[in-house]
Amino acid sequence: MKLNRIVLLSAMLVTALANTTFAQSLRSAYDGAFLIGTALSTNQILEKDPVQAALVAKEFNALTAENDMKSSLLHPEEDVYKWEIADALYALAEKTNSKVHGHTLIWHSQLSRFFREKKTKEDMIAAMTKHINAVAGRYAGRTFSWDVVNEAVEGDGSLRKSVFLEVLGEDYLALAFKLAAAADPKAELYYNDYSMTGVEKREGVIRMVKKIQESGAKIDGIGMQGHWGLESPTLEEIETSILAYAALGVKVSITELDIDVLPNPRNVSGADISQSAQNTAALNPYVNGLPDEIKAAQAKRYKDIFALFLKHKSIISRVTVWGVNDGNSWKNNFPARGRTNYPLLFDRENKPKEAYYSILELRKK
Ligand code: 9MR
Repeated sequence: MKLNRIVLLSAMLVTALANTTFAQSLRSAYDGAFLIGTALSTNQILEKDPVQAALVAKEFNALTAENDMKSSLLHPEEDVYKWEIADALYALAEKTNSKVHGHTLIWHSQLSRFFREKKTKEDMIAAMTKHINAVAGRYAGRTFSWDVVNEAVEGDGSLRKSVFLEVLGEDYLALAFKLAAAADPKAELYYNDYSMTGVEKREGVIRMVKKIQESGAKIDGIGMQGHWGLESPTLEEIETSILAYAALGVKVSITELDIDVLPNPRNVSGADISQSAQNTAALNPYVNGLPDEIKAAQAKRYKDIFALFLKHKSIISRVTVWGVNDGNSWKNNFPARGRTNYPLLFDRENKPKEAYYSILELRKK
């Protein structure tokens, strides 16, 4: 009898412990602060790996397609749309009670070829209208937020010489926001870019956003991608930028966070994929595992930046990490191909890293 009671009590204890572990997820810990998002590959959207699928459902409440909603994949030819994967992303988000962040409507990269063939204003406006109406319209009411325009500003603050700028001049920016608002009035509309802590770039983005606002278009937020390193940008630079963007009266999101731990060839920063470097042994030092001191440095870095985000939680609506586990990250191939990087919160076996526990810790009651 006594033994039975002990067995019963231990079983209850195990269940209680399991429940506590389950309650410890990022999405529940940050409930009331901001959404915690991730970017999903095609296979992850399709839940090919059950372990990763369970992890995504447990930890994250905002989902972005890492590639599948870019124009060249979703709308590769003028009258061809490939909805299958995007439809699956919305279904997955609804099943897991998560938000969808749409990425991205107007971007110079991974751009459908037909946009490049538009040489007159009339034709370019028609192409943008058709694209935005089709994509934002299809998911209207189901999309929490959109990257309406992605990466339109250069490091020196000037506007990127994309096909859109060439044909329409800077009016294309306000036009994109107006079209998106008309196609999906409920979605929050963002401008999204990398290297958003650079002073000249920040000033250029602020000038651009003010013009969009003056045109009467709705813009709800600014996305700072957050492809950052262990030391750069500094917390001060990040904070100054968050506050400068918020001063425009918009929300701020950290949209593509990863913390690169590898040596940086030629000081490449941000996410300009036209930059590349050779993979050498010196640039790829942790093929057999990450040393403890780098794990700890990364955990501290994640903790520091999340503490900063929490300080500004009234401004920040979402923090999304750019990938589920270290093995998935684009950072294994940028700026040098084929390196072993460790930029995310889960390791290659989908186990939470020190970095994960460091940011969970911040929300312990
Ligand atoms: O992570 C994405 C990678 O799989 C693609 O090969 C790459 C192609 O441009 O795009 C990556 O995601 C980018 C995002 O869409 C926009 N900001 C920069 C990201 C990293 O390059």
